[in-house]
Amino acid sequence: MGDASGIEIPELGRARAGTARLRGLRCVHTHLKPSHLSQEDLTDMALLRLDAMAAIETREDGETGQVHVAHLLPIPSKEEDKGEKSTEAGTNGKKQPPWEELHFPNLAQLQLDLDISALTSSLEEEFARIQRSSTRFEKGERALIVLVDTGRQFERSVDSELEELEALAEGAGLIPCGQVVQRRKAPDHRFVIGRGRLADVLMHSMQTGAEALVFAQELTPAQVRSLAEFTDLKILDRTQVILDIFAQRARSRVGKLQVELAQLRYMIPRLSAKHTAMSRLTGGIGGRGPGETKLEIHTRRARDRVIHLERELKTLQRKRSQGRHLRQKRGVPILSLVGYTNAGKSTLLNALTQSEVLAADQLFATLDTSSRRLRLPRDQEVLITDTVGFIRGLPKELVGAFKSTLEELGDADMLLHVIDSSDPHCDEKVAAVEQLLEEIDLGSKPVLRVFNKIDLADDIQAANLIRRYDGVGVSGIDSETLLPFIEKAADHLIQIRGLEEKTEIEHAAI
Ligand SMILES: Nc1nc2c(ncn2[C@@H]2O[C@H](COP(=O)(O)OP(=O)(O)OP(=O)(O)O)[C@@H](O)[C@H]2O)c(=O)[nH]1
Ligand SMILES: [Mg+2]
Repeated sequence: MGDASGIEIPELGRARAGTARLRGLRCVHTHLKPSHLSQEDLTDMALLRLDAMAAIETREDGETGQVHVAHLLPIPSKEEDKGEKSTEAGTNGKKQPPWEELHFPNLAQLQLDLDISALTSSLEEEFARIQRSSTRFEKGERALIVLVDTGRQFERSVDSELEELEALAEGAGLIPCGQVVQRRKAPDHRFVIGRGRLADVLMHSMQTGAEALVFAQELTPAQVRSLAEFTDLKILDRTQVILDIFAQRARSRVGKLQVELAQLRYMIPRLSAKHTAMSRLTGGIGGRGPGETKLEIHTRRARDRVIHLERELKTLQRKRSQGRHLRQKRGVPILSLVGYTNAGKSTLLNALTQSEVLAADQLFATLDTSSRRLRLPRDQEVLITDTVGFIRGLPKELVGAFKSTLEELGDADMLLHVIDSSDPHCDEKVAAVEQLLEEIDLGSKPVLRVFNKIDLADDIQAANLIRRYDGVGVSGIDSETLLPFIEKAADHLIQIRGLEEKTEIEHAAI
């Protein structure tokens, strides 16, 4: 029921809410003045997945005028559709809207020309076919990457943010099938990208067969709820995706405990918001835990588990630090590889020490610390350690949970900051790593910046980078490039040690 200003559409529940089907309902209403279907009519149709939306114009003389009918349109998700950005300009411009509008001079003509039942069933068939074909060859769920660009909350470019989020989604086992960027002054408090834009995203998801939305910004529990209710899609944010990758990669006992701790710390504030959306949240991709612990447990049990995990981690950490003290007593200098994820830290460790720790073209291949011995020129023996990679805005839950792993970096005599010199966003990543080092109180550690992957980088650009940051260039896959790096590292170390000895002597003198 409605009036001249609008219609109240009743709560439709989840009847026939599969993405391949239409709702089985048509909305027919009158327009008191001659006008086509409004943007709001079309948005409602899309959000509610109505079979059709129709507006009948009424005339001054009380007769019916033109009739406007719209229905959703399945558009096959072409290969080119992948990674396609539907930015604001894109949708206002040439892009075809995912619905069709039909106009009839009067009701009689409509009755002659339109068999709405036949149309609906053929549309449903088409929706279903697209969904089948778009998932046939792929494992995992398809996901749209969604980002609100406020022009300031990212210190880095939107492009690199999207690129990274897509890689993260892939790392978590999702199949990214499109990107949506929305420019706004601030994220909408309920729908993040705003209600109108969400309708657009929903249609995009129907066309591409996406089952999940991955948001670049961290979502509040209330936002997850509204988004899930509105779209019937799985709603994820960047933190969840990162947590999920960590959960999949954790191998060691410490690693698994740390990941579980981070997951619980992320979940607890969200558990208290008890709602149907929670089942979607916890059952979703972020809910895969390394242990048997299901995350669908009550807050109190979750809190107990957190205390237990913290205690256990502390015990394990104590054992590890005893081992470290022994090493330090023997005076073997420690060089720790740090850097953005996928920069090539593990590859370098392998190349330097002929080892075989896992190195792979994926984000967060390494979660556990490994150490190897290396003999430097002038017969100096050092220990090289490789550890978990960094990322911009590493979720605070993970920083907290990985505290002991990160604290081990404090034992290092020198950090080797490995940087992917072939990465166009390399400066942003250097800054992100250095900021994180500051945050974990390692900002004053001696650092040697190691520009890796010079085989992939442009020669002049790499040379500039190396000069600008006073670093050294290497390629982890070309052992010939290692010697200058080792020489420089040895020199640095001697300098540092020399300084240390000097201050020790000074202290003794005092
Ligand atoms: N071409 C080229 N590829 C490299 C080089 N160094 C590393 N890679 C590749 O880059 C990818 C990432 O290397 P990793 O050593 O796993 O990187 P990482 O820094 O340890 O990354 P995480 O452990 O995931 O944080 C792998 O596919 C390596 O083969 C290099 O110098 N040149
Ligand atoms: Mg690694």
